[in-house]
Amino acid sequence: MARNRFFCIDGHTCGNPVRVVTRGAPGLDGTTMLERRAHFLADYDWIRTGLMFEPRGHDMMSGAILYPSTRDDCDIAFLFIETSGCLPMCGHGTIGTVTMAIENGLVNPREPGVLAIDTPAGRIVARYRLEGRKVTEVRLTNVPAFLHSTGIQTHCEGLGDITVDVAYGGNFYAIVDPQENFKDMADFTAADLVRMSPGLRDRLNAENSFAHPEKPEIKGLSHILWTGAPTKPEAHARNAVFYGDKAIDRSPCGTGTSARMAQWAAKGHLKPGDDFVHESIIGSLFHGHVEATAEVGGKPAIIPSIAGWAVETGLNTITIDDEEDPFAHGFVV
Ligand code: PYC
Repeated sequence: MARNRFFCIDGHTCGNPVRVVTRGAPGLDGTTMLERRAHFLADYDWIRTGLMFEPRGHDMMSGAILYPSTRDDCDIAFLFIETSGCLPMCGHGTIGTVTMAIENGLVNPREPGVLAIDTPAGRIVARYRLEGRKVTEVRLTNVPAFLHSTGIQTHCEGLGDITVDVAYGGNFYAIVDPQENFKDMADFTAADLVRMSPGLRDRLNAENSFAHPEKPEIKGLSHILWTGAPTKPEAHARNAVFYGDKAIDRSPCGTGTSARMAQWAAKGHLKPGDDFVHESIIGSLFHGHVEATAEVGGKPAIIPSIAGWAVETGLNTITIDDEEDPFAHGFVV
C-alpha cells in the first residue's frame, strides 16, 4: 500500500473536532451511502483508523469524507469517520463539514444557502448563514428521531442499578436521566463518565436489541447520553455524550440532541414548533427545534433541526505510509 496522502481541512464544531477529507480517499461501490459505507468498512477502514486514532488523531477525533451524492435530490454526500467507526449520521460533523465545504468552495449548492446532503442515515438538509466568506451558523434538519424504548433497567459499574431510555436521532442513545443512583452529570468528572460508559453500553447491547425499523443496517447502541441541569440561562438541559472508546463529545452532540428531543416529545415535554437548547460539557450550545411530527416503523417520531457553528483551524496534509511507519493505521492505548 505504501504512501497515501489525504488533504484535510481541520476545524471544530462548538468545541468538538471535525476533520474534513477533501482529496485522497478512494472511490466507493454502492448505489446508496449505506452501501458505500459498507464497502469503505470492508476495504478501507485503515483510512479511518489512520486519520482518527493516535498518532494522527486522538480519542475525540471525528470527521467526514466528501463524495458525490448517490441521489438526485442531494448536492453532496458525507461519509462520517469517527474513532467509533462510520456513524450513520453525525450532527456536529455535519455542521463542521458544511461550514468548511462552503467556505472553501468545495460544493455548489443548487439553492443558495441550502445544502442537501446524502448520508448513510438518509437525506439531511442544511441551511447556512453566510456573512462575507464566513459561515456563521448551520441549521441541519435531521432524519426522523424517535423514542425506541423506555424504562430499561440495568446495572452500571460505579453507580449500581439504573434505568435508561433509548432513543434514535441518527444513532442510538441510552439516555441516563436523574434518578436514585445518578443525580447529575456535574457530580462526575469526564474521566468518571468515560470509565462507566463502555460497560453500560456493552450490557445494554447484550441484554437488548436496538435496530432501526426501516433501515436494519443501522443497529446497536453506540452512545451514552448523561444528563444534567443546565448552567447557561438560555439552555433547557445539559448533556455529556460518550462515544467510541474514550470520547466525551465537547459539542452538545447533534444526533444526541435529536434523540433527546424525540424522548422529550414522546413524553409530552416538547411539541412541534418548540425550541430545545442543549448545553455541552464545555458550555457550548446547540439550538434544537421540533420541525414536525413523523412516524418510523409505526412509532411516533419527530423531525428535529439543530443549529450550531463551526470554525476552521487549519489545513492538514496527512501521510499514511505503512511501509515506513509501524503506527500508520493508528493505535489505542
Ligand atoms: O454530533 O451527532 C453528533 C455526534 C456524534 C458523535 C459525536 N458527535
